[in-house]
Amino acid sequence: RRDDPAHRSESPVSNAVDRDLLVRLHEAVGSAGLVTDPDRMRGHLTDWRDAYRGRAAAVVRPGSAEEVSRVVGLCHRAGVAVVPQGGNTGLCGGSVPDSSGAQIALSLTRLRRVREVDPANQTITVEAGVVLENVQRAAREAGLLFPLSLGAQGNCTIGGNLATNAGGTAVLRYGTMRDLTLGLEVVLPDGRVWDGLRGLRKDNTGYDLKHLFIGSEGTLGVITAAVLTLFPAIRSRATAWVALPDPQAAVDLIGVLRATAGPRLTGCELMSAQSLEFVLRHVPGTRDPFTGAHPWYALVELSDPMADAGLDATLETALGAAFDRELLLDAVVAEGSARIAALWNLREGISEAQNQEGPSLKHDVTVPIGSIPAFVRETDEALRAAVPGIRIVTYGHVGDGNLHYNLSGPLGMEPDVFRARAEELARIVYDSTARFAGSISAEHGLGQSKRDLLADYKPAVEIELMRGVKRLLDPAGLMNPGKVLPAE
Ligand code: FAD
Ligand code: 2HG
Ligand code: ZN
Repeated sequence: RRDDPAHRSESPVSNAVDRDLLVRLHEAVGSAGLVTDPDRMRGHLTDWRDAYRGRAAAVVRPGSAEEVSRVVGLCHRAGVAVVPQGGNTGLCGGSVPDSSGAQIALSLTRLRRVREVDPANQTITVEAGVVLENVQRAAREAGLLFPLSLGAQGNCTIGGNLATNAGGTAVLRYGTMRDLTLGLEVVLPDGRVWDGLRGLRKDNTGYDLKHLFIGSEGTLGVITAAVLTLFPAIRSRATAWVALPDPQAAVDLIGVLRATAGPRLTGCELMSAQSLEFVLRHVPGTRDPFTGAHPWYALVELSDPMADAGLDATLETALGAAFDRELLLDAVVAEGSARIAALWNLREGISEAQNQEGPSLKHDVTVPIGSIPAFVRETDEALRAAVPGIRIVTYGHVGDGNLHYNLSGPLGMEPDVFRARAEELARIVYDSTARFAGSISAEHGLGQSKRDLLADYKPAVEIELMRGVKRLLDPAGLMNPGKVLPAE
Protein backbone atom coordinates (compact mmCIF):
# COMPACT_ATOMS: atom_id res chain seq x y z
CA ARG A 1 0.00 0.00 0.00
CA ARG A 2 2.67 2.50 0.97
CA ASP A 3 4.21 2.53 -2.50
CA ASP A 4 0.87 3.00 -4.18
CA PRO A 5 0.60 6.58 -5.51
CA ALA A 6 -3.12 6.49 -4.67
CA HIS A 7 -2.07 6.50 -1.03
CA ARG A 8 0.18 9.52 -1.34
CA SER A 9 -1.05 13.06 -1.33
CA GLU A 10 1.22 15.96 -2.08
CA SER A 11 0.70 19.12 -0.11
CA PRO A 12 -0.33 22.11 -2.21
CA VAL A 13 2.01 24.08 0.08
CA SER A 14 5.63 23.24 -0.51
CA ASN A 15 7.68 26.07 0.99
CA ALA A 16 11.03 24.61 1.86
CA VAL A 17 11.94 24.50 5.53
CA ASP A 18 15.11 26.57 5.66
CA ARG A 19 17.86 26.57 8.23
CA ASP A 20 16.58 29.77 9.77
CA LEU A 21 13.23 28.16 10.63
CA LEU A 22 14.96 25.12 12.13
CA VAL A 23 17.08 27.42 14.33
CA ARG A 24 13.95 29.23 15.52
CA LEU A 25 12.12 25.96 16.16
CA HIS A 26 15.09 24.81 18.19
CA GLU A 27 14.92 28.03 20.23
CA ALA A 28 11.20 27.40 20.80
CA VAL A 29 11.34 23.77 21.93
CA GLY A 30 14.97 23.04 22.83
CA SER A 31 16.97 19.94 21.89
CA ALA A 32 14.42 17.57 23.47
CA GLY A 33 11.73 18.90 21.16
CA LEU A 34 13.39 19.04 17.74
CA VAL A 35 14.12 15.81 15.87
CA THR A 36 15.94 15.84 12.53
CA ASP A 37 17.86 12.59 12.84
CA PRO A 38 16.34 10.23 10.21
CA ASP A 39 16.40 7.20 12.55
CA ARG A 40 14.54 9.04 15.31
CA MET A 41 12.12 10.59 12.83
CA ARG A 42 11.13 7.28 11.22
CA GLY A 43 8.38 6.32 13.70
CA HIS A 44 6.69 9.67 13.09
CA LEU A 45 6.59 9.24 9.32
CA THR A 46 4.33 6.22 9.22
CA ASP A 47 1.19 4.98 10.92
CA TRP A 48 0.64 2.06 13.28
CA ARG A 49 -0.14 -0.36 10.42
CA ASP A 50 2.66 0.97 8.20
CA ALA A 51 -0.04 1.49 5.57
CA TYR A 52 1.10 5.05 4.80
CA ARG A 53 4.56 6.58 4.69
CA GLY A 54 5.68 10.16 4.27
CA ARG A 55 8.66 12.45 4.75
CA ALA A 56 9.16 15.56 6.85
CA ALA A 57 11.71 18.34 7.21
CA ALA A 58 11.64 17.78 10.98
CA VAL A 59 9.59 16.30 13.78
CA VAL A 60 8.80 18.87 16.46
CA ARG A 61 7.77 17.69 19.92
CA PRO A 62 6.72 20.68 22.05
CA GLY A 63 6.44 20.20 25.81
CA SER A 64 3.59 22.64 26.52
CA ALA A 65 0.69 24.48 24.89
CA GLU A 66 2.81 27.65 24.88
CA GLU A 67 5.50 25.84 22.90
CA VAL A 68 2.89 24.50 20.48
CA SER A 69 1.71 28.07 19.95
CA ARG A 70 5.25 29.26 19.27
CA VAL A 71 5.95 26.40 16.83
CA VAL A 72 2.72 26.85 14.90
CA GLY A 73 3.22 30.63 14.79
CA LEU A 74 6.76 30.20 13.39
CA CYS A 75 5.57 27.73 10.74
CA HIS A 76 2.71 30.07 9.82
CA ARG A 77 5.03 33.00 9.28
CA ALA A 78 7.37 30.80 7.21
CA GLY A 79 4.48 29.36 5.15
CA VAL A 80 5.33 25.81 6.19
CA ALA A 81 2.65 23.13 6.61
CA VAL A 82 2.14 21.36 9.95
CA VAL A 83 0.86 17.79 10.44
CA PRO A 84 -0.38 17.19 14.01
CA GLN A 85 0.02 13.69 15.36
CA GLY A 86 -0.72 11.77 18.56
CA GLY A 87 -0.26 8.01 18.82
CA ASN A 88 -0.33 7.43 15.01
CA THR A 89 -2.97 4.73 15.49
CA GLY A 90 -5.44 6.38 13.11
CA LEU A 91 -6.60 4.15 10.27
CA CYS A 92 -6.91 6.69 7.43
CA GLY A 93 -3.38 8.11 7.22
CA GLY A 94 -4.40 11.45 8.76
CA SER A 95 -1.30 11.82 10.93
CA VAL A 96 1.25 10.92 8.24
CA PRO A 97 3.00 13.78 6.38
CA ASP A 98 3.01 13.80 2.58
CA SER A 99 6.00 12.70 0.51
CA SER A 100 7.33 16.21 -0.26
CA GLY A 101 9.61 16.36 2.79
CA ALA A 102 8.52 20.01 3.15
CA GLN A 103 6.13 19.56 6.08
CA ILE A 104 6.70 19.61 9.83
CA ALA A 105 5.33 16.66 11.82
CA LEU A 106 4.06 18.06 15.12
CA SER A 107 3.93 15.35 17.77
CA LEU A 108 1.81 16.17 20.83
CA THR A 109 2.95 13.22 22.94
CA ARG A 110 4.96 15.36 25.39
CA LEU A 111 1.78 17.17 26.45
CA ARG A 112 0.89 14.44 28.91
CA ARG A 113 -0.33 16.20 32.04
CA VAL A 114 -3.64 15.45 33.69
CA ARG A 115 -4.31 19.05 34.71
CA GLU A 116 -7.30 18.50 36.99
CA VAL A 117 -9.91 16.00 38.15
CA ASP A 118 -13.02 17.77 39.44
CA PRO A 119 -15.28 15.23 41.21
CA ALA A 120 -18.03 17.78 41.94
CA ASN A 121 -18.27 18.73 38.28
CA GLN A 122 -17.59 15.13 37.15
CA THR A 123 -14.90 16.33 34.75
CA ILE A 124 -11.25 15.75 33.97
CA THR A 125 -8.97 18.25 32.24
CA VAL A 126 -6.18 16.61 30.28
CA GLU A 127 -3.54 17.61 27.79
CA ALA A 128 -3.73 16.34 24.21
CA GLY A 129 -0.86 13.86 24.45
CA VAL A 130 -2.25 11.87 27.38
CA VAL A 131 -2.73 8.26 26.30
CA LEU A 132 -6.40 7.20 26.51
CA GLU A 133 -5.63 4.40 28.97
CA ASN A 134 -4.03 6.94 31.32
CA VAL A 135 -7.16 9.11 31.25
CA GLN A 136 -9.22 6.03 32.11
CA ARG A 137 -6.78 5.29 34.97
CA ALA A 138 -6.87 8.85 36.37
CA ALA A 139 -10.68 8.72 36.37
CA ARG A 140 -10.64 5.32 38.07
CA GLU A 141 -8.28 6.58 40.79
CA ALA A 142 -10.85 9.29 41.53
CA GLY A 143 -13.59 6.64 41.79
CA LEU A 144 -15.05 7.67 38.43
CA LEU A 145 -15.23 6.42 34.84
CA PHE A 146 -14.03 7.86 31.55
CA PRO A 147 -15.98 5.60 29.18
CA LEU A 148 -14.26 5.93 25.79
CA SER A 149 -12.97 2.43 25.08
CA LEU A 150 -11.20 1.10 21.99
CA GLY A 151 -8.61 -1.43 20.91
CA ALA A 152 -5.82 1.14 20.53
CA GLN A 153 -6.35 2.67 23.97
CA GLY A 154 -2.84 1.81 25.17
CA ASN A 155 -1.31 3.93 22.37
CA CYS A 156 -3.80 6.50 21.09
CA THR A 157 -3.95 9.97 22.62
CA ILE A 158 -6.85 12.15 23.71
CA GLY A 159 -5.85 14.72 21.05
CA GLY A 160 -6.14 12.03 18.36
CA ASN A 161 -9.41 10.76 19.83
CA LEU A 162 -10.81 14.28 19.70
CA ALA A 163 -9.46 15.05 16.24
CA THR A 164 -11.06 11.86 14.84
CA ASN A 165 -14.18 12.01 17.05
CA ALA A 166 -13.39 8.45 18.09
CA GLY A 167 -16.18 6.01 18.95
CA GLY A 168 -15.37 2.48 20.12
CA THR A 169 -17.31 -0.10 22.07
CA ALA A 170 -19.28 1.97 24.61
CA VAL A 171 -20.88 4.55 22.30
CA LEU A 172 -24.25 2.87 22.66
CA ARG A 173 -24.43 4.12 26.23
CA TYR A 174 -22.03 7.08 26.49
CA GLY A 175 -21.75 8.52 22.98
CA THR A 176 -18.68 9.46 20.91
CA MET A 177 -15.83 11.77 21.85
CA ARG A 178 -18.04 14.69 20.77
CA ASP A 179 -20.56 13.75 23.43
CA LEU A 180 -17.85 13.40 26.08
CA THR A 181 -16.27 16.84 25.60
CA LEU A 182 -17.19 20.06 27.40
CA GLY A 183 -14.29 22.32 26.49
CA LEU A 184 -11.14 22.60 24.40
CA GLU A 185 -7.89 24.52 24.27
CA VAL A 186 -6.74 24.94 20.68
CA VAL A 187 -3.74 26.51 18.99
CA LEU A 188 -5.10 28.15 15.84
CA PRO A 189 -3.26 27.91 12.50
CA ASP A 190 -1.65 31.35 13.02
CA GLY A 191 -0.37 30.42 16.49
CA ARG A 192 -3.04 32.19 18.57
CA VAL A 193 -4.43 30.19 21.50
CA TRP A 194 -8.19 29.75 21.93
CA ASP A 195 -8.89 29.02 25.59
CA GLY A 196 -12.24 27.27 25.48
CA LEU A 197 -11.50 25.04 28.48
CA ARG A 198 -14.92 25.55 30.06
CA GLY A 199 -16.39 22.72 32.11
CA LEU A 200 -19.98 23.77 31.49
CA ARG A 201 -22.88 21.50 30.60
CA LYS A 202 -24.92 24.49 29.54
CA ASP A 203 -23.45 27.38 27.58
CA ASN A 204 -25.64 28.98 24.95
CA THR A 205 -23.43 31.93 24.14
CA GLY A 206 -23.52 31.52 20.38
CA TYR A 207 -21.87 29.02 18.03
CA ASP A 208 -20.36 26.02 19.76
CA LEU A 209 -16.87 26.24 18.28
CA LYS A 210 -15.45 23.14 19.97
CA HIS A 211 -17.51 21.00 17.61
CA LEU A 212 -15.62 22.41 14.62
CA PHE A 213 -12.34 21.10 15.98
CA ILE A 214 -13.67 17.73 17.15
CA GLY A 215 -13.49 15.45 14.11
CA SER A 216 -11.47 17.95 12.04
CA GLU A 217 -8.43 15.61 11.91
CA GLY A 218 -5.89 18.36 12.49
CA THR A 219 -7.04 20.48 9.54
CA LEU A 220 -8.32 23.47 11.53
CA GLY A 221 -5.96 23.76 14.49
CA VAL A 222 -3.99 21.86 17.11
CA ILE A 223 -5.93 20.65 20.14
CA THR A 224 -3.71 21.05 23.22
CA ALA A 225 -6.11 20.22 26.08
CA ALA A 226 -9.71 19.26 26.80
CA VAL A 227 -12.30 19.13 29.57
CA LEU A 228 -13.97 15.72 29.41
CA THR A 229 -17.03 14.35 31.18
CA LEU A 230 -16.78 11.58 33.77
CA PHE A 231 -19.39 9.11 34.98
CA PRO A 232 -19.94 6.98 38.07
CA ALA A 233 -17.48 4.06 38.18
CA ILE A 234 -18.85 0.70 37.08
CA ARG A 235 -19.21 -1.84 39.92
CA SER A 236 -21.04 -4.66 38.17
CA ARG A 237 -21.00 -6.10 34.71
CA ALA A 238 -22.73 -8.97 32.89
CA THR A 239 -21.42 -10.16 29.55
CA ALA A 240 -22.76 -12.72 27.11
CA TRP A 241 -21.57 -14.28 23.88
CA VAL A 242 -24.42 -15.29 21.60
CA ALA A 243 -24.77 -17.03 18.23
CA LEU A 244 -27.22 -15.59 15.71
CA PRO A 245 -28.67 -16.80 12.42
CA ASP A 246 -28.40 -13.44 10.65
CA PRO A 247 -27.96 -9.66 11.14
CA GLN A 248 -31.75 -9.19 11.44
CA ALA A 249 -31.60 -11.23 14.65
CA ALA A 250 -28.90 -8.85 15.95
CA VAL A 251 -31.07 -5.81 15.26
CA ASP A 252 -34.04 -7.47 16.97
CA LEU A 253 -31.83 -8.54 19.89
CA ILE A 254 -30.86 -4.91 20.50
CA GLY A 255 -34.57 -4.09 20.77
CA VAL A 256 -35.06 -6.85 23.35
CA LEU A 257 -31.98 -5.74 25.33
CA ARG A 258 -33.05 -2.09 25.34
CA ALA A 259 -36.53 -3.02 26.52
CA THR A 260 -35.17 -5.24 29.31
CA ALA A 261 -32.00 -3.46 30.46
CA GLY A 262 -32.68 0.17 29.48
CA PRO A 263 -29.60 2.37 29.92
CA ARG A 264 -27.63 -0.52 31.44
CA LEU A 265 -27.05 -1.84 27.93
CA THR A 266 -23.45 -0.67 27.39
CA GLY A 267 -22.27 -2.56 24.33
CA CYS A 268 -23.45 -4.78 21.50
CA GLU A 269 -20.77 -5.92 19.07
CA LEU A 270 -21.54 -8.05 16.02
CA MET A 271 -19.06 -10.42 14.30
CA SER A 272 -19.36 -12.57 11.21
CA ALA A 273 -18.21 -16.21 11.40
CA GLN A 274 -15.22 -15.22 9.22
CA SER A 275 -14.11 -12.67 11.86
CA LEU A 276 -14.14 -15.27 14.63
CA GLU A 277 -12.35 -17.81 12.43
CA PHE A 278 -9.43 -15.37 11.94
CA VAL A 279 -9.21 -14.61 15.67
CA LEU A 280 -9.19 -18.27 16.66
CA ARG A 281 -6.45 -18.93 14.11
CA HIS A 282 -4.17 -16.02 14.96
CA VAL A 283 -4.73 -14.75 18.50
CA PRO A 284 -2.93 -16.97 21.01
CA GLY A 285 -4.98 -18.31 23.90
CA THR A 286 -8.40 -17.78 22.31
CA ARG A 287 -11.04 -20.50 22.12
CA ASP A 288 -14.54 -20.75 20.67
CA PRO A 289 -17.13 -20.44 23.46
CA PHE A 290 -19.42 -22.81 21.49
CA THR A 291 -18.80 -26.26 20.08
CA GLY A 292 -20.42 -25.83 16.67
CA ALA A 293 -19.96 -23.06 14.08
CA HIS A 294 -22.63 -20.40 13.56
CA PRO A 295 -23.07 -17.69 10.92
CA TRP A 296 -22.95 -14.65 13.24
CA TYR A 297 -21.97 -13.83 16.82
CA ALA A 298 -22.58 -10.93 19.17
CA LEU A 299 -20.97 -9.81 22.38
CA VAL A 300 -23.46 -8.15 24.68
CA GLU A 301 -22.61 -6.22 27.82
CA LEU A 302 -24.68 -4.68 30.60
CA SER A 303 -23.05 -2.60 33.34
CA ASP A 304 -24.09 -0.60 36.36
CA PRO A 305 -22.56 1.67 39.03
CA MET A 306 -24.19 -0.43 41.77
CA ALA A 307 -22.31 -3.50 42.97
CA ASP A 308 -25.45 -5.52 43.41
CA ALA A 309 -27.55 -4.46 40.45
CA GLY A 310 -28.88 -7.90 39.55
CA LEU A 311 -27.39 -7.69 36.07
CA ASP A 312 -27.00 -11.45 35.58
CA ALA A 313 -30.72 -11.92 36.17
CA THR A 314 -31.56 -9.03 33.80
CA LEU A 315 -29.30 -10.47 31.12
CA GLU A 316 -30.79 -13.92 31.50
CA THR A 317 -34.33 -12.49 31.24
CA ALA A 318 -33.32 -10.66 28.04
CA LEU A 319 -31.65 -13.71 26.52
CA GLY A 320 -34.66 -15.88 27.48
CA ALA A 321 -36.96 -13.44 25.65
CA ALA A 322 -34.61 -13.51 22.66
CA PHE A 323 -34.65 -17.35 22.60
CA ASP A 324 -38.46 -17.27 22.76
CA ARG A 325 -38.46 -15.07 19.66
CA GLU A 326 -36.01 -17.47 17.97
CA LEU A 327 -33.34 -14.78 17.64
CA LEU A 328 -30.57 -16.87 19.19
CA LEU A 329 -28.94 -20.14 18.20
CA ASP A 330 -26.88 -20.37 21.39
CA ALA A 331 -25.75 -18.18 24.29
CA VAL A 332 -23.25 -18.22 27.13
CA VAL A 333 -23.01 -15.77 30.02
CA ALA A 334 -19.44 -15.18 31.25
CA GLU A 335 -18.74 -15.85 34.90
CA GLY A 336 -16.03 -13.72 36.46
CA SER A 337 -13.71 -11.05 35.10
CA ALA A 338 -11.27 -13.50 33.44
CA ARG A 339 -14.07 -15.01 31.32
CA ILE A 340 -15.40 -11.54 30.47
CA ALA A 341 -11.90 -10.50 29.36
CA ALA A 342 -11.62 -13.66 27.25
CA LEU A 343 -14.84 -12.78 25.39
CA TRP A 344 -13.63 -9.21 24.77
CA ASN A 345 -10.37 -10.68 23.46
CA LEU A 346 -12.34 -12.48 20.76
CA ARG A 347 -13.81 -9.14 19.67
CA GLU A 348 -10.76 -6.88 20.07
CA GLY A 349 -8.48 -9.38 18.34
CA ILE A 350 -10.18 -9.15 14.95
CA SER A 351 -8.25 -6.17 13.56
CA GLU A 352 -4.85 -7.69 14.34
CA ALA A 353 -5.91 -11.21 13.31
CA GLN A 354 -7.04 -9.99 9.90
CA ASN A 355 -3.65 -8.36 9.33
CA GLN A 356 -2.14 -11.86 9.48
CA GLU A 357 -4.25 -12.96 6.52
CA GLY A 358 -2.68 -10.63 3.94
CA PRO A 359 -3.96 -7.25 2.80
CA SER A 360 -7.02 -6.09 4.69
CA LEU A 361 -9.22 -3.60 2.84
CA LYS A 362 -10.99 -1.55 5.49
CA HIS A 363 -14.38 0.12 5.15
CA ASP A 364 -15.70 1.79 8.29
CA VAL A 365 -19.31 2.60 7.47
CA THR A 366 -22.57 3.39 9.20
CA VAL A 367 -26.19 2.99 8.16
CA PRO A 368 -29.45 3.40 10.09
CA ILE A 369 -29.63 0.36 12.39
CA GLY A 370 -32.85 -1.01 10.87
CA SER A 371 -31.19 -1.07 7.42
CA ILE A 372 -28.30 -3.31 8.50
CA PRO A 373 -29.85 -6.64 7.42
CA ALA A 374 -30.69 -5.54 3.86
CA PHE A 375 -27.45 -3.57 3.60
CA VAL A 376 -25.34 -6.60 4.54
CA ARG A 377 -27.31 -8.91 2.24
CA GLU A 378 -26.94 -6.66 -0.82
CA THR A 379 -23.34 -5.68 -0.16
CA ASP A 380 -22.17 -9.26 0.45
CA GLU A 381 -23.90 -10.38 -2.72
CA ALA A 382 -22.23 -7.66 -4.83
CA LEU A 383 -18.79 -8.32 -3.29
CA ARG A 384 -19.06 -12.09 -3.89
CA ALA A 385 -20.12 -11.49 -7.48
CA ALA A 386 -17.11 -9.22 -8.03
CA VAL A 387 -14.52 -11.52 -6.38
CA PRO A 388 -15.66 -15.13 -5.94
CA GLY A 389 -14.24 -16.56 -2.72
CA ILE A 390 -13.62 -13.13 -1.16
CA ARG A 391 -13.42 -13.37 2.64
CA ILE A 392 -15.76 -10.81 4.17
CA VAL A 393 -14.77 -9.82 7.70
CA THR A 394 -17.81 -7.84 8.80
CA TYR A 395 -17.92 -6.80 12.43
CA GLY A 396 -18.44 -3.81 14.62
CA HIS A 397 -20.60 -1.63 16.75
CA VAL A 398 -23.98 -2.84 15.55
CA GLY A 399 -25.81 -0.88 18.24
CA ASP A 400 -24.52 2.30 16.55
CA GLY A 401 -25.28 1.07 13.02
CA ASN A 402 -21.49 1.00 12.51
CA LEU A 403 -19.92 -1.94 10.68
CA HIS A 404 -16.29 -2.49 9.75
CA TYR A 405 -16.86 -4.01 6.32
CA ASN A 406 -13.34 -5.34 5.98
CA LEU A 407 -12.20 -7.63 3.19
CA SER A 408 -9.48 -10.25 2.76
CA GLY A 409 -8.63 -11.87 -0.55
CA PRO A 410 -9.75 -15.37 -1.52
CA LEU A 411 -7.42 -18.14 -0.39
CA GLY A 412 -4.65 -18.50 -2.93
CA MET A 413 -5.06 -15.04 -4.51
CA GLU A 414 -1.76 -13.10 -4.71
CA PRO A 415 -1.80 -10.09 -2.31
CA ASP A 416 -1.00 -7.66 -5.13
CA VAL A 417 -3.78 -9.04 -7.30
CA PHE A 418 -6.27 -8.51 -4.47
CA ARG A 419 -4.87 -5.06 -3.63
CA ALA A 420 -5.34 -4.02 -7.24
CA ARG A 421 -9.10 -4.51 -6.79
CA ALA A 422 -9.22 -2.15 -3.75
CA GLU A 423 -10.82 0.81 -5.48
CA GLU A 424 -13.48 -1.25 -7.21
CA LEU A 425 -14.39 -3.08 -3.98
CA ALA A 426 -14.49 0.16 -1.99
CA ARG A 427 -16.94 1.53 -4.56
CA ILE A 428 -19.18 -1.49 -4.06
CA VAL A 429 -19.25 -1.00 -0.28
CA TYR A 430 -19.65 2.79 -0.40
CA ASP A 431 -22.27 2.84 -3.17
CA SER A 432 -24.27 0.34 -1.17
CA THR A 433 -23.78 2.45 1.98
CA ALA A 434 -25.06 5.50 0.09
CA ARG A 435 -28.13 3.58 -1.18
CA PHE A 436 -29.01 2.91 2.45
CA ALA A 437 -28.52 6.60 3.43
CA GLY A 438 -25.32 5.81 5.33
CA SER A 439 -21.90 7.41 5.80
CA ILE A 440 -18.57 6.29 4.29
CA SER A 441 -16.82 7.05 7.57
CA ALA A 442 -18.46 6.19 10.86
CA GLU A 443 -15.66 6.65 13.40
CA HIS A 444 -12.21 6.53 11.76
CA GLY A 445 -12.38 9.79 9.79
CA LEU A 446 -11.31 10.57 6.23
CA GLY A 447 -7.58 11.32 6.55
CA GLN A 448 -5.89 10.89 3.20
CA SER A 449 -7.53 7.58 2.32
CA LYS A 450 -11.11 8.76 1.88
CA ARG A 451 -10.84 12.47 1.26
CA ASP A 452 -11.31 12.34 -2.52
CA LEU A 453 -14.19 9.91 -2.20
CA LEU A 454 -16.06 12.46 -0.13
CA ALA A 455 -16.96 14.47 -3.23
CA ASP A 456 -19.04 11.52 -4.47
CA TYR A 457 -20.85 10.83 -1.21
CA LYS A 458 -21.53 14.17 0.46
CA PRO A 459 -23.73 16.95 -0.92
CA ALA A 460 -21.72 19.59 -2.81
CA VAL A 461 -23.24 22.32 -0.64
CA GLU A 462 -21.98 20.62 2.51
CA ILE A 463 -18.46 20.30 1.10
CA GLU A 464 -18.56 23.98 0.05
CA LEU A 465 -19.52 24.96 3.62
CA MET A 466 -16.65 22.82 4.95
CA ARG A 467 -14.26 24.58 2.59
CA GLY A 468 -15.59 27.93 3.85
CA VAL A 469 -14.83 26.94 7.45
CA LYS A 470 -11.34 25.82 6.40
CA ARG A 471 -10.70 29.13 4.57
CA LEU A 472 -11.89 31.13 7.57
CA LEU A 473 -9.70 29.37 10.12
CA ASP A 474 -6.75 28.43 7.94
CA PRO A 475 -6.66 30.81 4.96
CA ALA A 476 -3.07 29.85 4.11
CA GLY A 477 -3.95 26.12 4.04
CA LEU A 478 -1.09 25.13 6.36
CA MET A 479 -2.89 22.82 8.78
CA ASN A 480 -2.59 19.19 7.69
CA PRO A 481 -3.06 19.91 3.96
CA GLY A 482 -4.18 17.04 1.75
CA LYS A 483 -6.43 15.55 4.45
CA VAL A 484 -10.23 15.49 4.87
CA LEU A 485 -11.24 17.94 2.11
CA PRO A 486 -11.32 16.59 -1.45
CA ALA A 487 -8.73 18.06 -3.83
CA GLU A 488 -10.16 21.09 -5.66
P1 FAD B 1 -3.26 9.89 15.31
O1 FAD B 1 -3.38 8.65 14.53
O2 FAD B 1 -1.90 10.34 15.67
O3 FAD B 1 -3.98 11.08 14.50
C1 FAD B 1 -5.26 10.92 14.00
C2 FAD B 1 -5.72 12.25 13.36
O4 FAD B 1 -5.86 13.24 14.36
C3 FAD B 1 -4.74 12.82 12.36
O5 FAD B 1 -5.46 13.46 11.33
C4 FAD B 1 -3.95 13.84 13.15
O6 FAD B 1 -3.46 14.90 12.34
C5 FAD B 1 -4.99 14.35 14.13
N1 FAD B 1 -4.49 14.75 15.43
C6 FAD B 1 -3.84 13.98 16.34
N2 FAD B 1 -3.61 14.69 17.47
C7 FAD B 1 -4.11 15.92 17.25
C8 FAD B 1 -4.18 17.11 18.04
N3 FAD B 1 -3.70 17.15 19.28
N4 FAD B 1 -4.75 18.21 17.50
C9 FAD B 1 -5.26 18.17 16.24
N5 FAD B 1 -5.23 17.08 15.47
C10 FAD B 1 -4.66 15.97 15.96
N6 FAD B 1 -11.26 4.31 16.35
C11 FAD B 1 -12.54 4.36 16.80
O7 FAD B 1 -13.18 5.40 16.67
N7 FAD B 1 -13.10 3.27 17.40
C12 FAD B 1 -12.44 2.12 17.59
O8 FAD B 1 -12.99 1.15 18.11
C13 FAD B 1 -11.08 2.06 17.16
N8 FAD B 1 -10.35 0.95 17.36
C14 FAD B 1 -9.07 0.91 16.91
C15 FAD B 1 -8.34 -0.26 17.14
C16 FAD B 1 -7.03 -0.35 16.70
C17 FAD B 1 -6.27 -1.61 16.96
C18 FAD B 1 -6.44 0.76 16.03
C19 FAD B 1 -5.03 0.72 15.55
C20 FAD B 1 -7.16 1.93 15.80
C21 FAD B 1 -8.48 2.02 16.24
N9 FAD B 1 -9.25 3.17 16.03
C22 FAD B 1 -10.54 3.21 16.51
C23 FAD B 1 -8.75 4.30 15.23
C24 FAD B 1 -8.73 5.61 15.99
O9 FAD B 1 -8.95 6.72 15.14
C25 FAD B 1 -7.49 5.88 16.77
O10 FAD B 1 -7.07 4.79 17.51
C26 FAD B 1 -7.47 7.13 17.66
O11 FAD B 1 -8.64 7.87 17.83
C27 FAD B 1 -6.44 8.04 17.07
O12 FAD B 1 -5.64 8.57 18.09
P2 FAD B 1 -4.09 8.86 17.85
O13 FAD B 1 -3.60 9.60 19.02
O14 FAD B 1 -3.37 7.64 17.49
O15 FAD B 1 -4.17 9.86 16.59
C1 2HG C 1 -12.59 -1.77 15.94
O1 2HG C 1 -13.78 -1.56 16.17
C2 2HG C 1 -11.77 -0.67 15.36
O2 2HG C 1 -12.03 -2.84 16.25
C3 2HG C 1 -10.79 -1.10 14.27
O3 2HG C 1 -12.54 0.40 14.97
C4 2HG C 1 -11.48 -1.57 13.03
O4 2HG C 1 -9.39 -2.37 12.17
C5 2HG C 1 -10.53 -1.99 11.91
O5 2HG C 1 -10.97 -1.93 10.76
ZN1 ZN D 1 -14.60 0.26 15.54
